[in-house]
Amino acid sequence: MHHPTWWSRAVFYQIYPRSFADSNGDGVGDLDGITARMDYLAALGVQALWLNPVMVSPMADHGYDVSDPRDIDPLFGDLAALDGLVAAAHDRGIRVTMDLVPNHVSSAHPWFVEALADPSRRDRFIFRDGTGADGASPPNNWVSIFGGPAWTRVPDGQWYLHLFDSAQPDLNWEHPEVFADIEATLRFWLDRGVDGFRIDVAHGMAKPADLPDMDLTENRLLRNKADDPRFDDDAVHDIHRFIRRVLDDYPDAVTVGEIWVHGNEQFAKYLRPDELHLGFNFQLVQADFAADAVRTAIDNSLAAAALAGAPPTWTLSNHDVVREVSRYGDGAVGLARARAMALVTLALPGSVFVYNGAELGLPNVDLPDEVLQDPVWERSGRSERGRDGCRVPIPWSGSHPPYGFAATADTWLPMPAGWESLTVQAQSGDPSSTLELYRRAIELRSARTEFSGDGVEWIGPQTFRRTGGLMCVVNTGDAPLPLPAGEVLLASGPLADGALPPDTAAWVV
Ligand code: TEU
Repeated sequence: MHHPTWWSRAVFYQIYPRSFADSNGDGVGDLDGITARMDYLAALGVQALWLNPVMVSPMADHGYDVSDPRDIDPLFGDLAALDGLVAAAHDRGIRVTMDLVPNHVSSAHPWFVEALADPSRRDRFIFRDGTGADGASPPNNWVSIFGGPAWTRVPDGQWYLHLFDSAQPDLNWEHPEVFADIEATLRFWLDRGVDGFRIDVAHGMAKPADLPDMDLTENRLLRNKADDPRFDDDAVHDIHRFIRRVLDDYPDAVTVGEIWVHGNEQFAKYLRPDELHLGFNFQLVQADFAADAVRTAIDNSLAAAALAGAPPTWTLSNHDVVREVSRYGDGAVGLARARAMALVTLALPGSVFVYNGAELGLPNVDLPDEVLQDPVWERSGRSERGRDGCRVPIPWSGSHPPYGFAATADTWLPMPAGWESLTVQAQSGDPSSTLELYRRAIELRSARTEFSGDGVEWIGPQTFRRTGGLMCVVNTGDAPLPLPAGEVLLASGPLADGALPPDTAAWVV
């Protein structure tokens, strides 16, 4: 099957704007900072960017609590700065996608402020009377993904639903104004030249009418189980069809859904021809560095995409999960495995999403309690540290914090000592660095015909072959692995007498 569109085989680079580059010395990254680094992104060779939310927000969840979806938060700049970023990217052939947050808004959004003041204006949210004596208990037993109850009571006694923080009230996706407003937001950014959207919690939005209790056994923060009434309600597909009808007016634009559902059939539904273009598949994020786990994740992701007739997508990390270097064991082993898995993902058909800092081999950072900002920390009663450890700013240059990220060492999250060898400056031009590995891999992926074709065939327990001819071998074992005959295009680490050492991957043609 052929997907002739740009997004069907792009490398997307995910920018967490708070942490990428600070242009104005306040210790928080911003849009002008990104624009100033556009040559870095062009040299990396990526075809598209995904910016985490930069719309107006009180930042209770760092931008995922939007109070004005059609303007830029002053922390990040203004609309002119966004226009400048888009122009600088387009000049270099790089597309720009933004984050769209349709499941909820900020409690500071004018609709919610109005709803609190006037009970007759609550129908754009999910307000209910409580249960029990005086309605003092929540309407059902749902818990927030960030911990604690999913309901908060307002002074007049009613409760409102928030699947995330209490500052993120869920919208009522049965209300026509909610649809009209999302359409206005989509057109606002697309008309400015934005090339598409990553859609937050694309499996959320629709809720079952009777809001039945959920099964609380083995409930975990930041996770949803199968048959969880909070997510993946069938009516969500009508919402995606609505969004798609708007996108179809912009034929080159793309939507990528954040879809956390269970089973390939459920996943594929979101990618039907009149719904999302792409869906994040998180199977590799969840797979251990083990041959069976990696192969199962790849085969499953391919099967899900095939079921939908959509291109597969691959990612090792994002702003919500522990960085791959740390997931795979930290230190030299963790880094070697992350480098190997980078070659695995970049060898696969479809689109690849690289989270900023992955190309530098950054590990997660252990942060002290007093600097933690993720709402998960407080909402979990300080039992879950949250996601700040993967959001520490990017080191650009120099030998100590803030490593060229900002003009102040007082960065929004502290940067650790010991990152001098991980900076862009230190890695540039060093052929053994992770940055040069990524640059070379993305360059080969874009240029060589062996990376064509949608098919993947396993020719050994740790070796697959792309239709176009590329072979990718990843050694997850503890003994060197012989390589198939051919030319080694690239390896994630030095070979040992022509064999592939443990924790290493190679591309062979
Ligand atoms: O994440 C949604 C989220 O928290 C999922 O990772 C969650 O584990 C899943 O939905 C469980 O079903 C997005 C953003 O990526 C995250 O940063 C935001 O905090 C969140 O939405 C709320 O907007």
